[in-house]
Amino acid sequence: MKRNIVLIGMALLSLSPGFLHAEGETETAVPEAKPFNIAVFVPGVVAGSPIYEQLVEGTGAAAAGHAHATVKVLEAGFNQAEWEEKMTSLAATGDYDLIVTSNPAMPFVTVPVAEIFPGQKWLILDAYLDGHPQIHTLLYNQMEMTYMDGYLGALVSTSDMTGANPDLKAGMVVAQEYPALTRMMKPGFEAGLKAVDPGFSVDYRVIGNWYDANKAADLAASMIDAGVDVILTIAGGANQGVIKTCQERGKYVLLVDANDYKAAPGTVVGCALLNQSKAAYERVNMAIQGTLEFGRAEIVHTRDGYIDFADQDPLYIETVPADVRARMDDLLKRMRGGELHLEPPPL
Ligand code: RBF
Repeated sequence: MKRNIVLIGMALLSLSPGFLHAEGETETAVPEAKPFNIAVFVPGVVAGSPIYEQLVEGTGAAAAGHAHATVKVLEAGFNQAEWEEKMTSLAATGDYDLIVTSNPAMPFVTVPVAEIFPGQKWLILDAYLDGHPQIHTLLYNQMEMTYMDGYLGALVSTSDMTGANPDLKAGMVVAQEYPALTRMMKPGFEAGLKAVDPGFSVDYRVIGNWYDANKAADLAASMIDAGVDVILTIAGGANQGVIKTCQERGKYVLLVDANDYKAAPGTVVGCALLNQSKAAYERVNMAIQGTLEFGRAEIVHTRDGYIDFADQDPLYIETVPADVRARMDDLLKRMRGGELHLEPPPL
């Protein structure tokens, strides 16, 4: 009953633009589509995690293009043990034509909920699950994303930049371990480093959560003490700790997911990108139009325009010497054109 009232209310709202028309024009009533309600389930918090900021932005932009589409954002917080219960409550409302979410753990959270609500549909980005009739997934080739950072990191570490030392040691700080990280991102980073010099080794540390910036700062300090001069950090809000330590110690940071050189100009030397806004915008648009195929798992690569590197930012150009950028340009040209492609292993 309550749902019907909400739906009627939205149908009236979505009809209203039909009453606005230029003088002298005759308007024939166009039947409006029924409301299409979308929930964005954020497994964590939006602030501090560009991958979730892009999820919300892309979904919102898609809905904004359709008068009958609505979006509600729900932050499920950092306690992963609560996610399934929260997803169940969301699906139980029956209010949403589509639930959009993102991260590699979400298929495991969603499948048991899908069994209880066979009419509910999901779009899960940054994840892989093939063949479930209620779920469409899209996985990014994150091996290529971290390869770009590894390649640049090795060039920076072996450059004459002031913070670089002769040790062939790079650092990687992560929040937690999961197959996309251990099978794509870690090997991708190592391969990028070793493509520049096979002698590189990685000092690899795990924080244990996505928010503890203090612990991340301590880990970065101990890595720098051990000879590391450039650190890739994949830890959401906890990245701030790595950035702060590297800033204080005159060392360098590599980021993924978004262009964030401005977080610490001169310290952040590379930002590999994952175009989640575009993926969310396009796939949600298709869902609204009824053309998104459920039961399908897509994998997208650099050559498709979903993975890239922010090489046009003035802060990158100011911070990184021209000879390093020239070698990076060459790599990016080969990756964007598909000439150099890394095939990720099954997860
Ligand atoms: N990435 C973030 O930036 N912030 C998060 O809060 C976050 N939470 C995650 C929770 C789980 C259980 C998993 C498996 C991944 C999470 N990620 C998070 C990582 C994200 O999915 C992606 O792997 C990285 O952002 C690299 O692209």
